[in-house]
Amino acid sequence: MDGGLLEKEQIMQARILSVGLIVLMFSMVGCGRSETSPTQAQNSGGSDAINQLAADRGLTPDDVRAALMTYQPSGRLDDYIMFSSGGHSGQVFVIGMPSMRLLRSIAVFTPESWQGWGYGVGDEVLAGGDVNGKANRWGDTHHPALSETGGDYDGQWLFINDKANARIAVIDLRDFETKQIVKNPVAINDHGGAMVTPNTEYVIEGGQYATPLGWSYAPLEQYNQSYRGMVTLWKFDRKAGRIDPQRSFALELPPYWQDIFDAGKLASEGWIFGNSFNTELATGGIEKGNAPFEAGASQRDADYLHIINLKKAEQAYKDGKFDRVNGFAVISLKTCIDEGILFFAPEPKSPHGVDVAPKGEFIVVSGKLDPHVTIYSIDRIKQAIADQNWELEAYGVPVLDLDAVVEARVEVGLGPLHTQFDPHGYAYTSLFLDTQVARWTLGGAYSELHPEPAWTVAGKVRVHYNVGHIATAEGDTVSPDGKYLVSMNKWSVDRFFHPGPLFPQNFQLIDITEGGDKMQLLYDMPIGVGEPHYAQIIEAAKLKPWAIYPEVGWDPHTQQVRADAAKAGEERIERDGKTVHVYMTAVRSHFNPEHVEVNEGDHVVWSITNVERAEDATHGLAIPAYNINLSLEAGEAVTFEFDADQPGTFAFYCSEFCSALHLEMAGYLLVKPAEMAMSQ
Ligand code: K7E
Ligand code: CUA
Repeated sequence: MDGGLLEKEQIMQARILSVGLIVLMFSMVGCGRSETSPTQAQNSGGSDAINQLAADRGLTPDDVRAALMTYQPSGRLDDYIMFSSGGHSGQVFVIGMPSMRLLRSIAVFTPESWQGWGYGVGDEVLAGGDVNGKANRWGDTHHPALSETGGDYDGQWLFINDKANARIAVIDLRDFETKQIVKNPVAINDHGGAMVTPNTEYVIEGGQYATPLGWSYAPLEQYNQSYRGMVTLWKFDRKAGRIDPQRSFALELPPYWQDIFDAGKLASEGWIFGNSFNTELATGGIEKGNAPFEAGASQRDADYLHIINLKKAEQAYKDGKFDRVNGFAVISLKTCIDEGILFFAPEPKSPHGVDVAPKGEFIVVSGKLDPHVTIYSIDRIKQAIADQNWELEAYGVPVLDLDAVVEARVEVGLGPLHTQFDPHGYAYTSLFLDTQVARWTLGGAYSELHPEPAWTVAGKVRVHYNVGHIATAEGDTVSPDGKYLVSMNKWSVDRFFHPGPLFPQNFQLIDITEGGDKMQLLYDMPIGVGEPHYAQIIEAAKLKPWAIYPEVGWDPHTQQVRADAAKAGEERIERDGKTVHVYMTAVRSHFNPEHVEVNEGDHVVWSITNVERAEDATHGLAIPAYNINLSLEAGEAVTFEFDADQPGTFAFYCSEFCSALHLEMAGYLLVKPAEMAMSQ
């Protein structure tokens, strides 16, 4: 036996010993629990058997701890719910924590048949995102934003952007369904959305790649004069549950490529902050021998942090100081400057994340090509503005003196991107190039776990691999919970079985309950759909979703009973000229009526109600050839329409396995050929 092997064996034995210790501790804690049934105790086989199991599987004490931290026995609910962007799947994922179980995919920008989205319902909502009448049935979702009250998540609404087409979607968290999609009339792509102001007065949507406002044509030679950036403030009407475009407005910005935005809170409430890159005004053209964007847009050492006085912007809008682009209110760059709405501050090379600290006094900016995070102070910013301590840049925007507005810099590591917070005065920054998450201390008044106020790195944890965003529990609110951090990794090489050359993304759950450099990786969750960017994590108890719709005949779109909802006992088929209206109910295990007979050329209006009052009693309605599949949750009523343009015999059926006689839950749509119908 060589020395290496011996050493290995000793290490293994030591590990098994400590696993035994953990298990022993656990079984002592477990002793007090009355809910362990004799059978369960037998199955677990006592601590010896568990030690053996851990040893057989080669689990270290850390592994066992991680398992104990995340395992949820059947029936136990998760403490936190994570809303993750679904990236270019166009959807949103709902994930329980700490189990990291996927609970729901919410269809947003992309039709999804299993929930009927775009196959009989949701069509008007999806059409709200059409681009000049052209259907774009996908989205690139980046930043989910939970609605806030007083800067804290209130569990009522969720917003998410589509980077590809500059759209914002509104999701109602009573039923977790998309209610509205708005297309930005000013920009063709976005990135700095969705973020909300502390009472969800506005949903922020910042642009990304500059175009002429309204994306009209202008040659790239006219970049400086004709191209512009923008940020839009969408007014959210909580009562209506909709964004109100008539009370929304945008600000015209120089054609720097605006990136992420964040809303000020507490000390900085009434301000919004965004960063930018390509202040070089590079226009690319590698094929013409020009510098490619990647080089052209990273020449300068500094770009501009955008500092926007939202109160003043709102006032200018109310005073009518705006123009219209595609009918949408836009406050011109000149007005932004004249009215003291817009200021810049230099920010480190190729900035990406901008994140406001919980108390609102600090704004943290990460430069992808600078190993530091730069921390700005809102007090210093206000002072510099009062002192007019600025110089004007090319478009006439005041650039505040960097030294006057920076509070601190912390060297965190290579490729810093995004920052989140916990209740102990720690900030966490993802390091894309180092493939780590750095924990560092916010100076000032935060001190529980680090009594000496300081700006310094406390520890780092390795992630696998190439982390983009991170999310901590309620980590961008005024009262972060700490406990968990999820690292949203772009690459997952060697972590999972790879299903062909398209690898999953990797969400890694990290325990951040302890201070200093103690952070433990607990769990790897592959995400096999799209490229999620950001997520927000809310305490599960704050969500109050419905288990069934409040009344039978409910229309999820209007959140009230439909006037035309089919009622039990009143099922029928009515003909009015060439229009046939079907009133159908669904209940375990039949549709009523079961025969729908129409003529080729008829227009069919089909109202169907799931009259169930039992939780989870969902029915489907799949109609072949006519591209219809519904998901009807208990109480839900839907009306869909189609032209009966294909004669034939079409068996329709319930597409949810709802009962023992689910296969029998079927019917026939008979479309009589026109010539036969006429000869009658
Ligand atoms: Cu960094 Cu779109 Cu917020 Cu991706 S973004 S990581
Ligand atoms: Cu109803 Cu299957």
